[in-house]
Amino acid sequence: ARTQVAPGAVHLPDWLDAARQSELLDACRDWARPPAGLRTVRTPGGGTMTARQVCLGWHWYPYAYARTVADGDGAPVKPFPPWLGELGRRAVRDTFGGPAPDYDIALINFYDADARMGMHRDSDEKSHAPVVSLSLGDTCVFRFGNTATRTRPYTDVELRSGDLFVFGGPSRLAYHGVPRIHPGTAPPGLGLTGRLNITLRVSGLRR
Ligand code: MD3
Ligand code: FE
Repeated sequence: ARTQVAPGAVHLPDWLDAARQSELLDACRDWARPPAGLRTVRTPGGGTMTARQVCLGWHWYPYAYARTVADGDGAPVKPFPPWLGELGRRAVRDTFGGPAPDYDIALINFYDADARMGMHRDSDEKSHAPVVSLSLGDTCVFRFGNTATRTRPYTDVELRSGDLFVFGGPSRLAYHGVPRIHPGTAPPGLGLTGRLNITLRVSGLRR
């Protein structure tokens, strides 16, 4: 059932069937390999993100996009495959309708049982196109906040394997985070320990 959590923030549970989840997981395992593979992100303030990340299309590092892994092995970022862009466009059609954006970035986050993501806004993209989020593996608590502060009011939503969430319009610049993972809740058939989240974005940048 489609739930609008806030204006422009739409949750569509169980959007990916088991076969699609497996395909996407296989692709993520491939993308995680070096060069330009999975890495730990360090913030300028000396912090370390607990979710590890790999990027396609454009490489994100705090707080900009580059064409190479500027803060890692220096390799060119992996290409953003056209089929993933089509999946993103279908996600937008199935949630909002409206213009289907030309996605050119995927950020893939891997969470083990103890990983978290603090409240933040995604404002490094030079486009306000909706962000598409796909979840695989363990269930998490996703915290959707407001545009003004990183604190209350917020809404906690459980995101499960196969769920789609789209963030557009006034929700595009809302604070959000992942305060916890529920270990061992992944579908048994998937073969994933932990959680994986794929976000599709429009960079607004020219290559
Ligand atoms: C709302 N990822 O990659 S997905 C991120 O589950 C990120 O890995 C979380 O926050 C995760 O930046 C949350 C939901 C999400 C993603 C991007 C958004 C919500 C968003 C961008 C704008 C507003
Ligand atoms: Fe985010």
